[in-house]
Amino acid sequence: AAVDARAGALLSATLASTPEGQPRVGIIMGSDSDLPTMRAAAEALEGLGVSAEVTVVSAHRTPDRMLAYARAAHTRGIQVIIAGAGGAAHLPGMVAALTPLPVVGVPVVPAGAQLGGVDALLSIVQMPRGVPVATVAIGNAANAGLLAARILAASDAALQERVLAHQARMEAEVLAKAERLES
Ligand code: RP5
Repeated sequence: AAVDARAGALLSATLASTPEGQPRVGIIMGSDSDLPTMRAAAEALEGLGVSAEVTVVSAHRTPDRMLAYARAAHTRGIQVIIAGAGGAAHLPGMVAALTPLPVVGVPVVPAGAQLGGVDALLSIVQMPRGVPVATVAIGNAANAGLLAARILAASDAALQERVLAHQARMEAEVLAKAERLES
């Protein structure tokens, strides 16, 4: 509970304008030290008006909590789980083994990491047939948020419109930069 409170406090500014109501996306991470990376997932979802919950669940340090979270998430109305971890990053794969929900994995580079996140990437991406995890690039939690939103948008026309608007904004930003460079 203390760690959840700390994660909650750190994210309170980010999530201040998150839509209220039942969270559709569960964002979990192996340690609160992953939060500086993982908050980008929450920010991406918030930008698209998708409600999310954020907490710490460790495959190694809190295995019972991981089991309980993963088994119950879909019964609580969560529709996609984003799981981030560094090092021997077993959290996304183990959660995917326990839930019927789509799981997006984020390889995190912990402070002082020796292997630059490649260890976490390989731990997350190399899943056995039958247990899928959609793995994003090392440290790219923003893409995890965007991917979760796109998954939800496949059956949510209003959200799909917001995803399209986001893509249009990105395009306009790049074109404006190109124009400035060329002038
Ligand atoms: C992993 O170990 C966590 O996901 C984190 O990336 C890493 C280091 O955790 P702390 O020692 O900082 O809690 O399980």
